[in-house]
Amino acid sequence: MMKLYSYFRSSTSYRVRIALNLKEADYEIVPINLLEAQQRSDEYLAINPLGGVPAMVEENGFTLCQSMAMIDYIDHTYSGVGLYPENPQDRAIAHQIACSVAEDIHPLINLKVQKYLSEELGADDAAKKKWYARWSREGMAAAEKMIERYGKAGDFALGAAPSIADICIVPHLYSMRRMGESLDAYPLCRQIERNAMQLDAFIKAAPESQPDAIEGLEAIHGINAPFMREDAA
Ligand SMILES: N[C@@H](CCC(=O)N[C@@H](CS)C(=O)NCC(=O)O)C(=O)O
Repeated sequence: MMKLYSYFRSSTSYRVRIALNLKEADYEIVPINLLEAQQRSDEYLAINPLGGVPAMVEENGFTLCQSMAMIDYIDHTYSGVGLYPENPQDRAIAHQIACSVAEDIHPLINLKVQKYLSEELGADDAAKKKWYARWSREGMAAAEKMIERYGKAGDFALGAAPSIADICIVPHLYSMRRMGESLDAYPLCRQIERNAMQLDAFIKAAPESQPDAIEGLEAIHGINAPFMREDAA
């Protein structure tokens, strides 16, 4: 069976879990504990030289180390729903919205960057929180604006079905909720998140559904997430 090296709270792993679940693919989660630096072990670096999660290893040994490449590959190799809109313009827009998260936010707020800020540049927790907020807010505001501007939003960013845009947005909203960031400025993204969290593919991909989730993990996404009740009220 295909193996996905994953960490329950990692937003890049969360993306690929959603993609695999949307395709109803069989896969085995191999937990990599980022807090124990397992991503930097020699054994894991032999699988993923980037030293991050996820990594995806097929039964025949074919290995991928970047979440966006994995999602593209999964889309081409598994039957079932498409992970990108078919129309070329919609496809490019979905990709572009996804890039706000995957290229403009995530590389700046990644664990190794946060560690560098504190260990090499002496940033304290308040400074790191400010840094996280700065790049998260800017990227998410751009995603919100693009969804609004292109006017394609239905239940999801590009219409009725989830695509690469939603696959990237939902995990980052999880991260922002965990960091205590307000999501008031992103009503379209929040609505997408609500719609996504009605679907099994997203619920099963959520951090609290993972085999390596810590015991008693606060419910942020998934069926017990407080925002699902709050927003409905
Ligand atoms: N661009 C890569 C990033 C992978 C990555 O760095 N993932 C994070 C978790 S979300 C990680 O493993 N960080 C470990 C670290 O920073 O040491 C991707 O999209 O797959």
